[in-house]
Amino acid sequence: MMRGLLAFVVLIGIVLGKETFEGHQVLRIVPKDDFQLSAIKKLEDMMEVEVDFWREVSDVNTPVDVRVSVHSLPSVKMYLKTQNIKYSIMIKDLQAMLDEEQEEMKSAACVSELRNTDKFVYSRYHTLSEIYSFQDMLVAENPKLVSKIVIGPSFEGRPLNILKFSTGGTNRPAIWIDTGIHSREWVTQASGTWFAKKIVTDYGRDPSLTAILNKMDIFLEIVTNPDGFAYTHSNDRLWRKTRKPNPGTTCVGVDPNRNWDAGFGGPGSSNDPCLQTYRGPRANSESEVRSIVTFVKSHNNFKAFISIHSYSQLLLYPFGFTPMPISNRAELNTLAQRAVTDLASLYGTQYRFGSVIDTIYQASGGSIDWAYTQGIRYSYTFELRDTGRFGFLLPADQIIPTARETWLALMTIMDHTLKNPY
Ligand code: 0X9
Ligand code: ZN
Repeated sequence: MMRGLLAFVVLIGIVLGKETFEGHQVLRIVPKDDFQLSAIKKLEDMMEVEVDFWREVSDVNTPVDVRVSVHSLPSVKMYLKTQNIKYSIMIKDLQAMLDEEQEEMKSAACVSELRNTDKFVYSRYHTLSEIYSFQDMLVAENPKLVSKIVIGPSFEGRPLNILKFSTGGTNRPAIWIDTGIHSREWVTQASGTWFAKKIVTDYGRDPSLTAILNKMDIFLEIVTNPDGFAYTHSNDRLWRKTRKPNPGTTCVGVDPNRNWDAGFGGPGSSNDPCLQTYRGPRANSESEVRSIVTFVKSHNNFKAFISIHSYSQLLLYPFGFTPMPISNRAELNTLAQRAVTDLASLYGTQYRFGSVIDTIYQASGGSIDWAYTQGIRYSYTFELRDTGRFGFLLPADQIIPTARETWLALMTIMDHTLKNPY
């Protein structure tokens, strides 16, 4: 009976073209020396095994999280054992977790009648069209404060929308915030939606935010990779990249956080279109990246650039492509320390902080490195909750707590940006 049901579910999945993760596991591997480190790195290049690094290889004693497909599990576990590498099973049955997420979403669909942004269910994950409607409602409800700018089409022709929060002036100093550049990092788009509502709610009530908005504009791109995001709903919940085909291969998409013109093509980015960190044929080859580059350059008055990812609970500053320290490293480090302390004050969530290269790994072509080289001195990347228990499949009941605590850190950075003009 159970097997019959299972077969049926798999069949439905195939008919609808939706990837299933039946029997896939997420393993946490902890390399104890350089030898093990390189043995784990090799996994990604092994032709026969299907692995997806949720947390890339970093350093000795730093965990690596890898999703392993059901048919690759025996060989991967065997490989780790023969190399004497310790691992634990973080997620035993990925599909079971995905099914739970789907159930949660269904229960939200009936309530989210999407009439206005007060009724919007912030504690649930939403589809792309729901987020697009949310944005339009927010603009309609707050025409003096919020406007929508379409900075380009995505590869598949969807609008790349940004919300502009402004109380007047022309070309005021500005703060950039993006969420969802990696489409599977769902808590980020959900938090971005919550931030948008928070801004309109707090303006005129919270003195710090009011002071910021009286002098500066905030630009927020909630769905920075809409093609990927639509695909996470329709076909593959764990899609990270863009959806542009790569000529000469069946592998689709470019990592939009390796496609920026900052050390493009360097270490920590791949030239293999089949890998999750594929940098693309050239810098700015992706419309989703190029549109931001064009917009930020022509605006020419951004003072802070904050790019929000998940997961790992980190607050990072440049650089990722080079070990060279940035000129205001001490300032960004102290500010990061304050921001993560404020974040932790709400629920005790612990963040680590530092430069990308020192804290996680060398990564070239990243957005905040590019922003910094454009002269935007307050450039940061967040990696939101959690530290791996659920990873990208963070339960929806953690959306609001995650957004609330992150907001405290964002306010700390924005307030510092306001008070330290340059
Ligand atoms: O590797 C990334 O792009 C980010 N981690 S994630 O797991 N969300 O993919 C880290 C971004 C670090 N920032 C730069 N490389 N500039
Ligand atoms: Zn990411």
